[in-house]
Amino acid sequence: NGYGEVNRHASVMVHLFEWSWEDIAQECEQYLGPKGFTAVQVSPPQAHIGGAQWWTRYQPVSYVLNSRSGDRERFQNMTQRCAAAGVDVYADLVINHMASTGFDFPDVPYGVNDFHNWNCGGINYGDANQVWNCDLVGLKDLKTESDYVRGKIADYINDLMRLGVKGFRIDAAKHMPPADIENIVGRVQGSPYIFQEVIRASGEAVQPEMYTHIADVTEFQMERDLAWHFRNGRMANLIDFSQWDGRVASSDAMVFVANHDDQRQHPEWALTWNDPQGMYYLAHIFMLAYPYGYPRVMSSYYFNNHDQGPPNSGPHTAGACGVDWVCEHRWGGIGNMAKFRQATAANAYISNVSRDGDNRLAFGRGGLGFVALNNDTGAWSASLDTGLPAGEYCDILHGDYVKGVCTGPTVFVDSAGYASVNVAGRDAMAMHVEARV
Ligand code: LM2
Ligand code: CA
Repeated sequence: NGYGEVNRHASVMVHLFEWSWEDIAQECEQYLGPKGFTAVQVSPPQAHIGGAQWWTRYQPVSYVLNSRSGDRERFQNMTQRCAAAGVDVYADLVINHMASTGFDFPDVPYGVNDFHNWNCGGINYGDANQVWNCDLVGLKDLKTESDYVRGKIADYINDLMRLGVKGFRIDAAKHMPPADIENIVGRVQGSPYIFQEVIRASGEAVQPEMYTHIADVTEFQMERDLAWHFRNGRMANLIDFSQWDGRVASSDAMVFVANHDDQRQHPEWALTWNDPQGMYYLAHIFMLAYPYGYPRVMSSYYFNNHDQGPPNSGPHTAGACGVDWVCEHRWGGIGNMAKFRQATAANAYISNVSRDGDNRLAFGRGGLGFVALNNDTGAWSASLDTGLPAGEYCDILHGDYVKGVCTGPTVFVDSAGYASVNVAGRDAMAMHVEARV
């Protein structure tokens, strides 16, 4: 597909869910840029209904840039500071609908005739016209087929582009006909990276494959397959993931361990911090080492009920990361996998596979990198064929590689490419050619 010239195999994005623009700007400077993250997905920047719940952000009232995360000035300040740190900003676009509160949105303006106003009383997902035109959970469904509505949405996107946004998540893309999305993005000046949220469900009338000619789609099957295989002691079988049926091609896929909806509403589909922490962590390492799709790390906050909005104090308040905010992207191993992806991007294939049963797996990346994952609770020690050139490598999951020095353990690869690898239960090790000591 034609949008966004990203090298997905060298890239990783993080969703800083409900972070403020100021906190995101700081995070770009202090952490994301130095670690090599490509981009940050931010919560919807548009004005929304009031209320403490997180989901007020998915009920827009206009395209004015004023939201719980901050105002227009702060937003632009963020895109500039992130760009200076080498991090792109991707905005979450809520363009299928407006709030459930009424038909009058004077700041756009939209009036009653800009909405489908189909009284469906629940969507029949076997009928594409219902999926596309009915109100989704009561949210007023826009006539995205109309030239006026398309123009207003495109104006909003172009405004964000001028403020320095480099990519977009299209929320509820499944609820818009592909032709409408194609028309709208065709009006965008520039070439942003775009991914469309199309939740895969077998047997339904609207499928992700109907959207891949436009831009990337979310591949929910990876999330679900990660959760199932890790939870059921079958992790090693994931090595064949990209060859299974029912997934879009790597070149069309945006992938994730969890998203903000499923960690709340479908934890059976997605690993979360309620799973054994090592398991949740390992799923990220697998996704980031495996050359399929453009991966996104979900950076969450802890909650007791699924409506609960973000913590009152931001993630940069002393001690907040890891207490109120989960900050998965700051877990050392996850952060260091951004550079692993860069170092291995040229060989976007799997090599040197070793398995020990169904729950221990190691694989190489064509002599540029190697990872060993142990989803068993007992330690795993083995001599493994890494495919790497002989040398001493930093285990980037247990130390940082800084200017030729490894702050953690190192691993020796012999002249035949073998290494003695020791991995604790529910842990992993990884090394790559850019982190040799
Ligand atoms: C999405 N993707 O397609 C978002 O990822 C998801 O988070 C959004 O739902 C949804 N589509 C609409 O953009 C969330 C949340 C819903 C919430 C809506 C709107 O998951 O629970 O619905 O945002 O705020 C809420 C109430 C619901 C009510 C609705 C309308 O939970 O009970 O329906 O508002 O007032 C009567
Ligand atoms: Ca629609």
